[in-house]
Amino acid sequence: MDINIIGVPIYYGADKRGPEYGPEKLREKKVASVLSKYNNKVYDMGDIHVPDVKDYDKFFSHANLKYLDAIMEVNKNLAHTVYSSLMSESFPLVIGGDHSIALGSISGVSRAHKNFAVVWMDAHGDINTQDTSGSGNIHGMPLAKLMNVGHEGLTNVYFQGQKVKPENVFIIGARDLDLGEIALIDKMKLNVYSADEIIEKGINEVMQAVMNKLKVNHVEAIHLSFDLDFIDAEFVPGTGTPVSVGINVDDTKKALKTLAESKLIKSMDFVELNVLLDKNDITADLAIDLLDWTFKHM
Ligand code: B3U
Ligand code: MN
Ligand code: MN
Repeated sequence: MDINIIGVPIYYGADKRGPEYGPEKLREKKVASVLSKYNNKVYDMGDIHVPDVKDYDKFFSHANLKYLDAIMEVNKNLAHTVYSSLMSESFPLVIGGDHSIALGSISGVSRAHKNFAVVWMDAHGDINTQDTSGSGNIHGMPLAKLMNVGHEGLTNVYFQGQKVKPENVFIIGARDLDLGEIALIDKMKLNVYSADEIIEKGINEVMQAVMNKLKVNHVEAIHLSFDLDFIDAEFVPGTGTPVSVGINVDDTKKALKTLAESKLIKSMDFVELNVLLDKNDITADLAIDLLDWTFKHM
């Protein structure tokens, strides 16, 4: 297949320096040649432009949405790049950057597919709004916006309205949810498979449940949004908000293999590699290993 690598060097959604070096780091680790092993043609499309915003200007247009204008701008451009990739039958692999970039990638996917699922592998729900978020960090909010909940600047990225149907949202690995997020998950009846459930039932049983539901919902495509903090904190020093009692590397690979072998993954985000926090490239090397593994099974 044709793979378009799209870098998004942004940290504004996390309000913590480090993720903006993710695309550069993975290029240094030869991500393009790793993925070209499996009969893929890999095109590095470069980086989406991220405007310079000073720290003291982050609350400029909203008191609880940091860097709102820049994040909207970046995601609009990302959305169109992702959509254009899909229209040319290429697989957009979006490399972050923090998780706010899912706003753009999934908006682009939404214009291309009628009935697609979002598989959100993450320790967090990322389903806050400006009213429920304690941090004001937009990387903790994209899923809410994509379902058309929250500030209209963000719900209307690329085009107006809902980008993904709640019944097609699958959050896997959650173990750090805020109260407002839990309320929204209940209200929207989202499919959430917590880290506790994975540890209790085993990853294979949980992934089977996900696959069954995808089938029942007749989804034509999966957008995989992979946040490195899905993995237990012990194994990912290079991510901004690590959470313990998470998923080990073996189980992560089993989950990725199941999804890849379904042949339904048509686009992907790979986010929250914090290069400044990483130790001896442990997390960067793991990132390359996981990407290699996933595309090997696609
Ligand atoms: N739920 C918290 C913490 C958080 C979310 N995503 C990350 N951290 N990476 C928030 O700020 O919304
Ligand atoms: Mn996330
Ligand atoms: Mn997370």
